[in-house]
Amino acid sequence: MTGVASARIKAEAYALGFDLVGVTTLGPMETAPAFREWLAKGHAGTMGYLERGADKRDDSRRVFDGAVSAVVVAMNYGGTQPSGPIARYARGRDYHDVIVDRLNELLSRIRDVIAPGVNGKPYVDTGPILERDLARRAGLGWFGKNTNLINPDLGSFFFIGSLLLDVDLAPDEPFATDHCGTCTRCLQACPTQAFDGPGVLDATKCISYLTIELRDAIPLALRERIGGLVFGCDICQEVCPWNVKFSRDVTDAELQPTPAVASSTPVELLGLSEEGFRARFRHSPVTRAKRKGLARNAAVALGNTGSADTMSDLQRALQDAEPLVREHALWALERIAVRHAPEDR
Ligand code: B12
Ligand code: SF4
Ligand code: SF4
Repeated sequence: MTGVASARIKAEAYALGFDLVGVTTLGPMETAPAFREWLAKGHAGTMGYLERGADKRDDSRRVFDGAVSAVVVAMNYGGTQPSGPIARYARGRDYHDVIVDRLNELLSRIRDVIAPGVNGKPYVDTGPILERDLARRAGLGWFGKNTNLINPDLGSFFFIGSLLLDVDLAPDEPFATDHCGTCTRCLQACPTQAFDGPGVLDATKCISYLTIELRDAIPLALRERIGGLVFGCDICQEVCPWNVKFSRDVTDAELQPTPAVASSTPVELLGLSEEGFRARFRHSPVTRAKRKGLARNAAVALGNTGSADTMSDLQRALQDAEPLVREHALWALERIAVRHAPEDR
């Protein structure tokens, strides 16, 4: 197909509310060797699914039979709201659902008006694709030293989605320039010093991994560095000058923060029952941590930032059905006790 088809597909995608749209051809991924090296260094920790999909990540044509092109989209989730215990990306409806639904709508419009009979499959963090690589290749931005894909007009507070198609489309130029320059703000600001160098993240030290992906105890050496964060971390994006200047409010109706989620406090999160957890986080990305993981994280946040008043909540958590929660609550109580101990005179 021609560049005209690409242009029409992009116009349909913008009409559906995506903030950035690019088209690329599929094939061997430029950063696949870096991904392999990253895995070999153990930086993926317990995220075994990354290792399992490694062959497909080497070459994006392997992801879906017959796939040759991709429409890659970005969707702003907002960087202007204040930081809080729950990272910005997780304050609204689950982005997987929102973006997959919209990419399916794009697919049916392509079938209806541009290319009848085309086959396609949407991906949003839902398959073995190096999404940042594919997005850079489609012209959407560069790899920041904090590893996030940054766009010069939007910053990095956006999701990436891809619609893989079995038709040839005229591709956009890959994003070829790097706009980090000599800046190292993100590397310096990371509370756990999780970067193994510019552009390389040791996920096992990242607060996002520790609070979302890790199922076991949070390593003692890292607990204090987590501060008051409970789910995810935005620090290396918040300090980035491209976000300071260009991040936007969330305008998409479906990605608006859910008030009960966005306003959650660590005390509330520590005390949620399974039922309360399900009710508050229905259709939210936070469900990934499960009630047990979120209560564990809330205990750590209270250990770091809670007042003496929160000790009664932590004492109640010593009766939690989950040993993981009890252990972290005990750690937190000891930390608060030390913080509020009368000073030696
Ligand atoms: C595993 C994963 C994580 C892990 C590991 C993150 C990581 N940096 O590797 C954890 C749980 C820590 C995580 C955290 C977050 N994640 Co995440 N995550 C993923 C996932 C599923 C795979 C990423 C991956 O393959 N990592 C392996 C490493 C090697 O790849 P990479 O870090 O992406 O780096 C690429 C480039 O930087 C480049 N590269 C490699 N080496 C080098 C060296 C140099 C010098 C340079 C410049 C570049 C470079 O190649 C790499 C591979 O393509 C993707 C979805 C997907 N399928 O791609 C989402 C994804 C990357 N995550 C996303 C988000 C939003 C987040 C968080 C912001 C959530 C939060 N607020 O807590 C944080 C950001 C933390 C950070 N600084 O990256 C978005 C990022 C959007 C964007 N604008 O970049 C994605 C694309 C999901 C989506 N569909 O929107 N995530
Ligand atoms: S998300 Fe937070 S912990 Fe992870 S690398 Fe960025 S600043 Fe560090
Ligand atoms: S903070 Fe600086 S070095 Fe880090 S990603 Fe942003 S511009 Fe690049």
